[in-house]
Amino acid sequence: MEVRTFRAATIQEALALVRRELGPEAAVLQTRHVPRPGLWNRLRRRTEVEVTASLQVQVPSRVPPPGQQPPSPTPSPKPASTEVPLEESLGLHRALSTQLSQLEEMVARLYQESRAARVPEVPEPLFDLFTELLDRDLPEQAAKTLVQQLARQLAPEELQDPLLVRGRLHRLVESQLRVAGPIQLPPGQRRVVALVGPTGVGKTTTIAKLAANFRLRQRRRVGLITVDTYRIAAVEQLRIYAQIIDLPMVVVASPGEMAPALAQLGQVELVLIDTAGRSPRDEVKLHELKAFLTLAQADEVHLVLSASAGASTLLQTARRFDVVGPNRLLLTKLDEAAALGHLLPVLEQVPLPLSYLTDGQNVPDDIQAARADHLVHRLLGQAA
Ligand SMILES: Nc1nc2c(ncn2[C@@H]2O[C@H](COP(=O)(O)OP(=O)(O)O)[C@@H](O)[C@H]2O)c(=O)[nH]1
Ligand SMILES: [Mg+2]
Repeated sequence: MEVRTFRAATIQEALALVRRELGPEAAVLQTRHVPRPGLWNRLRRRTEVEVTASLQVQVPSRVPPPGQQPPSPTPSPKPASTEVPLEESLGLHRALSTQLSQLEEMVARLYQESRAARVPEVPEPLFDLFTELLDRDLPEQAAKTLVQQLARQLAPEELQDPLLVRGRLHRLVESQLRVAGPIQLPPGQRRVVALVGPTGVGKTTTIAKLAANFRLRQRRRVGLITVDTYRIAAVEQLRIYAQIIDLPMVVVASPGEMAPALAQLGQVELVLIDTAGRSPRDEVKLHELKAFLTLAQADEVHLVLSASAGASTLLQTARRFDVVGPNRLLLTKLDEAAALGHLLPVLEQVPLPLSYLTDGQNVPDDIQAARADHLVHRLLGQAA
């Protein structure tokens, strides 16, 4: 039996060769992509099509006559047998193998590019962990630094143990977090706590959560002050909470009113100071705000930032509020961010210990005192 192979750049050209050499009666037995001859072509992974054909084999398949496309599956009547006709499988095979080789080429190229770009800095056994950290929204540099730190801490065989690696990663990040924890109320003393930050981050809502928890759950005496330097009606929201929780509330509109306001609140154990701006661009003038808080002798000034903002916005805002002299960081809207990895470099660069985290609009429930171990889970996912 004579079986011959024909090679050409495309399947069409190969089939034309078969027709010319063997005639239209030739049966196509196989087509496949093979490397092109020559070192250069092999290096570039160039392929050509090889068609194996015979005149003597009795199969229904025939090379389509010149000018005719290989028959498409729909119009040709299905043969009685369940076997797919050769023409059909040929067309399918051709389409699939072209797509497959394109896909393989693309994957190989992307793989090479990504490995070439990252391998020098990312230890190979931690490459998957590295990509997982990127998925969790950690910036590339922060993820690299973490896996490099891990690689230095762990022995090569330990790096092969994913559970051990993850446990160590959590401890490493936990050790880097600064946490102040909740407001402490020493007996017999009045604690003055102010919340500052951009408009809309959740200061007033958080004040209501804190006030309700201290008043209703811990039965402490709480008073509220709103610093509204623009004399606009941003105080109404807090006034409603004050009425519901049944708390005294005083509005302070000029520095001179601060001392009388504190006196007016009387024997409270905790004074919560809410601050208001007009719009994100038009904040309460920050130096003025600082003056109010100095007069109030605030023990704690919590900078409130929303976790739904991007890392650069958060860092920029933190820098802007530096003049107010915050000594705590309070993160809101953790529920709104799809992933929280972007917070890690912010927590590293803003040198304020975390006080509370909020994750919803419900007063008083959606607030927790910050804990390093809980936060690590939220930043990096479960340990196992
Ligand atoms: N999803 C979510 N929304 C919050 C959270 N805290 C506050 N908010 C909402 O954010 C909006 C602005 O809050 P507000 O307290 O008025 O912000 P302020 O301008 O900083 O006082 C309101 O709709 C709040 O209900 C939170 O932790 N998660
Ligand atoms: Mg407000």
